[in-house]
Amino acid sequence: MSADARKSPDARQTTSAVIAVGANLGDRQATVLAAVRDIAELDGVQLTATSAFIETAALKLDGIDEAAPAYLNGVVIVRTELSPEALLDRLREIEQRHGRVRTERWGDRTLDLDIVSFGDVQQQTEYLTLPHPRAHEREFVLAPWLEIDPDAAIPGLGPVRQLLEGLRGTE
Ligand code: A4P
Ligand code: MG
Repeated sequence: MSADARKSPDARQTTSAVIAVGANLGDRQATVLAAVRDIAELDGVQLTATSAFIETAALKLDGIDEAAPAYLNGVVIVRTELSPEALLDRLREIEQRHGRVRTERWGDRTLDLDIVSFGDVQQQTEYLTLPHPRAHEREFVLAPWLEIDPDAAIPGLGPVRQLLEGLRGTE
C-alpha cells in the first residue's frame, strides 16, 4: 500500500491521480469546464483539486505552432478506487462525448485528457505509460499542477517545482 493510500480517510483503498486537461478547438472554456464536471461525476472518482486554466501556444511534433489555435490547459487531481486502465477508459469516453476525433498525433483537438501520474505507479504498456512520458517537459502541465499541489512530484523524476525551474531556466 502506498503512503498515500494509508492516509486516505476513505475505508476503500484509493489512489491519487493527476489528470491533464487540454482543448484547442471549439468553445474551449465550456469544454474544459464540462470535462472537469464529467470527471467529478465518474463512479469511483472524487475530484480533490482543479487548477486555473491557462492559454498556451500549440506544441506540434515539429515545435511551437503559433498559427494553430491556442490551447486551454489545466490539471485536476482526483482520488480514485479505479485501476489506471479503467480510469483511462473513462477519460477516453469523456473525450468522445466532447467530440474528440483522432486524426494526426498531437493534432488539434476539442479535448485531450491524459493521466499525468497515478500514485507512484511506473509502467510502460502499449495502452498506458505512467507517469505520462512527456509531462515532465511541459510547462503547461507542470505549472498548473504545482499551483494546486506545491509538494507535487513525478515518480522517478522528482519534484515538479525543480522540473519546472529546469524548464524555465533553459528557455
Ligand atoms: N497513452 C499512453 N500513456 C498515456 C497516459 N499516461 N495518458 C496512450 C493518456 N494516454 C496515454 O493518445 C495516444 C495514446 O496514448 C492513447 O491511445 C493512449 O492509450 P491520444 O490522446 O489518442 O493522442 P495524443 O494526445 O495526440 O497523443 P499523445 O502522444 O498522448 O500526445 P500528448 O503528448 O498528450 O500531446 N500543446 C499545448 N499547448 N497543450 C497541450 O495540451 N497536447 C498535445 C498532445 C500536443 N500539444 C499540445 C498539447
Ligand atoms: Mg492524449
